[in-house]
Amino acid sequence: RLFEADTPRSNVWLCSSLCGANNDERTLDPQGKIYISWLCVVSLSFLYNAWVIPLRASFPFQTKANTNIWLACDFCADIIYLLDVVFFKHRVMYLFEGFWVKNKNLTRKNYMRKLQFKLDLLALLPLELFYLKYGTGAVWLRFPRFFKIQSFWEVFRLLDRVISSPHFVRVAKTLTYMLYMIHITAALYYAYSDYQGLGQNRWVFSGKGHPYVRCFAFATKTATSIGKNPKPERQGEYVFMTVAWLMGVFVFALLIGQIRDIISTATRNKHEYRQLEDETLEYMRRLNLSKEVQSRVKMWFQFTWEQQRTLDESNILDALPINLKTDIAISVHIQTLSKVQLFADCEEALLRDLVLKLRAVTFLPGDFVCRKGEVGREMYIVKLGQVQVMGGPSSDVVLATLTEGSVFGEISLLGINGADRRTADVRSKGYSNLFVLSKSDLNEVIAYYPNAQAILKKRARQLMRKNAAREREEEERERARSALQADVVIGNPKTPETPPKLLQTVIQALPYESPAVVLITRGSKRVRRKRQSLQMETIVEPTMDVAGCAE
Ligand code: PCG
Repeated sequence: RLFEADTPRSNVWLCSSLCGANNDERTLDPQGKIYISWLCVVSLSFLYNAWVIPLRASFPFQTKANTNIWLACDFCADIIYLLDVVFFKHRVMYLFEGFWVKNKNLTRKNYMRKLQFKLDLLALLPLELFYLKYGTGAVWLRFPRFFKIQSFWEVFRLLDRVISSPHFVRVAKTLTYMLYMIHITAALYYAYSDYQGLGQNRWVFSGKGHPYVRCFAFATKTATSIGKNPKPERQGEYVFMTVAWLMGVFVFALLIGQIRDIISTATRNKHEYRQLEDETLEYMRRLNLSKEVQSRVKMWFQFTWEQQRTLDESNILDALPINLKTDIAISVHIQTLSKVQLFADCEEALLRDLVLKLRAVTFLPGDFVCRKGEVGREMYIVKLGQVQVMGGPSSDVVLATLTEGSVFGEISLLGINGADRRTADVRSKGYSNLFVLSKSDLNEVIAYYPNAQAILKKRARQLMRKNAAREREEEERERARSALQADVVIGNPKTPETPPKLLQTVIQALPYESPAVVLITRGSKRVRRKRQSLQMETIVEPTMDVAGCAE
């Protein structure tokens, strides 16, 4: 309704902005490199303030000689705060009802509505003007600069999202908190010691050595409850130590616990996989299974981890909506899937429908993926490695070697051979990783893609015809072989060049009507051709006893 004639102008403007029609090129993407880099700069100036204000307020590090240097650094940090408000924060795009708002006026209004804007203004409060009254030593007048802590939190939140190893970001954040707490304790310790008088008793800072280093060491020992600190003597010292210990016990325990959680999250996947592997191996040891089987299982676990880094990839993406899952699965496996001819020849939708149904399985060298005569329940796509289709009477002839992107196992699945039995053995040559597609999943999807069904069936029939022809040929060769065994051998292995004429003569001279002849020859083409024709003629019914005749 916003686009109807009586729509107020402001609404049309708002809507067109939301739809991106009125984009301003100078707005910033809140997850873009420019904005995050700038936030890092702002966070560094926040850290400068957070570290240096307590340092200068308690330790005697700001002297007359270096005051100007400190003031110059403060000025730089303040300029960064100011630039942040004037040039950056109000240009950050935001989401409104599912659209990115890129209009500068709207992003400014959005920023000004937020609490962050008020805190950013507070952080810029120029209380340093009171230096005129209290002198430049009153560094605590800069305390409003702490209100910029929002930017510090924001940069960690964004880095956590965009960086490839967020664990480092989380550990860095927790470590910063820990170090900062020690820093504050050290500053308070020095301030208290200074107030009481340095070296006044055994508990306060003695004034010997570098004050920051000594106080930081004291604070570290107290906050982490390592102990070995001098005993407090005055009441104030007891209060200080009690607060420091409590902080050590609760806050430090919390922060250290956080680091442990971060690290265990980072390694949880590997840990769970290891645990399962150990349990499986332990189970096999209890059952006294042979060493060979155990080592094969171990190898399988190792290879599967190297390939997938998990046992079941599909579990990881369970929480995502199906379209995102499909996109991820396609981009993860695109290298293999782009090589599958079936997907290249069919609609893209087929790939999208099938990709989530594929399950990755690992096979070890020599493993049988399927065996001839078994009921076919799955079809396969080679993802990595090579598999061999084995044929021949004793399944020892390699009919084909299939590589990445090859599809097999479809013949029995489609019932092309009239039954649902495997037509050949298929064996993994080395390590191989295959996608498995179950019969029900294939049938469910393929019912909507007659084109793909036709291609699969055509290919399956071609393979069947090829196999049938090969089998016929093999049968004939087998028959010939058995026939030749029972007949006559002509020729001398040492001088195989028997002239054809002589052969003809020998064969005619044989006292059999249809003798089968094996000619030992390595001779010229002509002789070989002759030999073939002779065999063709003669290998018909090799029934006679030829004993003695060969001589
Ligand atoms: P299926 O289900 O019979 O199981 C074994 C699979 O090996 C078979 O399906 C075919 O996909 C495949 N196969 C059988 N014979 C051949 C062949 O001669 N060449 C190739 N490339 N594959 C074959």
